[in-house]
Amino acid sequence: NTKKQVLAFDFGASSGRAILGTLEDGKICMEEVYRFSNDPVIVCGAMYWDTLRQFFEIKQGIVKAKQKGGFESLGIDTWGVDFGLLDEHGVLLENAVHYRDDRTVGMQEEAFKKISRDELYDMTGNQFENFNTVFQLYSLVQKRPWLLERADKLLLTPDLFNYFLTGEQKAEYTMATTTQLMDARNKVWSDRVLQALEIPERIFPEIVPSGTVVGTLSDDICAELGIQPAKVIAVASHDTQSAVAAVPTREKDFIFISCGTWSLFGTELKAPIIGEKSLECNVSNEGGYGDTTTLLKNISGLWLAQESRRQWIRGGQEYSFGELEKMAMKAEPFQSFVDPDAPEFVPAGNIPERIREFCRRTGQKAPETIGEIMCCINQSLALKYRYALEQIESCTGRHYPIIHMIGGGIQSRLLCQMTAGAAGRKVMAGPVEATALGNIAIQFMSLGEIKDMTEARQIIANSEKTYEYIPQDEEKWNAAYERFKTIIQK
Ligand code: ADP
Ligand code: LRH
Repeated sequence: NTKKQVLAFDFGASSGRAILGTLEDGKICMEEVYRFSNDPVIVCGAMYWDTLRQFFEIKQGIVKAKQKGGFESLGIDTWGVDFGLLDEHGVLLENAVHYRDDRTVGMQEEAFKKISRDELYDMTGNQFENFNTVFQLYSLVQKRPWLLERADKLLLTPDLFNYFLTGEQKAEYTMATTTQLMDARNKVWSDRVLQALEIPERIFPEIVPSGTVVGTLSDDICAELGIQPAKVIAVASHDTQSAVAAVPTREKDFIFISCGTWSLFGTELKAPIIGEKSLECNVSNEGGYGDTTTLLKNISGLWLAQESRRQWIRGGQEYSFGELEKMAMKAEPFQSFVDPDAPEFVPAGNIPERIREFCRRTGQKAPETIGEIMCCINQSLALKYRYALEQIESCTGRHYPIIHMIGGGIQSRLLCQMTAGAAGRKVMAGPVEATALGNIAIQFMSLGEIKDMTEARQIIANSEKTYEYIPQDEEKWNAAYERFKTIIQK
């Protein structure tokens, strides 16, 4: 009775990890075999991903996994929207550009001259964000058309790595739905959007469902790394969707927050909700595993804490997140709030100073100390979650008594407790490595070891502890929420 091992690569915007998963006695056991930082590189004013370095880290992870007994299959998930362009020989034309690069500033307004905002939303059902693939591509149409003329294929990040590993060029479904280029109802690339924006249709590969075996590791890779051929599975390769697959619940209607660099607040649906209300709330319909739709609000998340931490070097070292949390707990609460999604917080840089400026501009006391800034970030996130909860509830017409929080950010107990308080709902927090668990469970479904999503979620619930947070200080939070709403409108 040999145990099957699978290997999950989970790339977040701040770090990546390679995790081996096994299925035993109705539980998934995970072993992290490799963790690496994922650092963007700014060159001549443009912000890139270090694509080749990322692929190098995948190879490192494969070698570490080999030393721990090898694996039957591997699956890769990453953040959404970004892509690489290949020429007709399959060669990468340039490093993938980071979604925080400013090439997309103003592109929404330019694109709306060709296709109205309402029509674009009606076709795609996606939340408008400057960084969506559609606006990244439209910046190329306008500023660097020769690159698109030269391109033969566009591959979103996980699809690009799958291609480097197998030679197969495919577009995995959940990832494709982050582009704002898909017809949300018919689940195909939207001719209407592509034609209106003069984006060449030929560069888009065939869309395959999540869980598809894309191919096997190429002979070259096996020879270079000294490993046996293994299957490469296009999991729910959008990290958010692998995380949703790991929400440990039996409920059909549940609400979750996936907390990492971004906070993704949403619920799983059978079909998209696209209409006046969802457009007004600017919520996204994104594809999930097994033909589901996730109604999502994309909120800037712990990016604010990550990027602030880079400013607070002490004796050549960064503070740990645990230390920062302790400082936040000592600060006086309910002082000042920011809108985490304000445009000035998108680019990399001095976030603490931008937070102070935001507070001054909105007539609030500017937080000075590290603890005060961290308290402001956590409270502002918790209040933005309540705002998103109300928006999602108004779109679905349902009430969700429990919020499931998953992802690396739930290691901050302060954030979980504040979320329960701000939203006035019970929070169930766990698992931390939801994305990797979802990735692993989907591989086991593809290999026929797990029957379906219901069984997968049950197995995940058996495998991981969850922690409960009960709302506290409700009156104070209600008063803070009233202030917060006026502040984010300023
Ligand atoms: P990504 O979206 O990059 O995959 P993760 O899910 O790994 O992000 O979450 C990273 C975030 O989790 C960090 O930015 C930090 O805010 C939070 N975090 C990580 N470890 C801790 C910790 N020990 N205590 C509090 N917060 C933590
Ligand atoms: C979170 C995420 C999110 C957005 C963003 C760019 O990691 O995938 O859903 O797409 O990255």
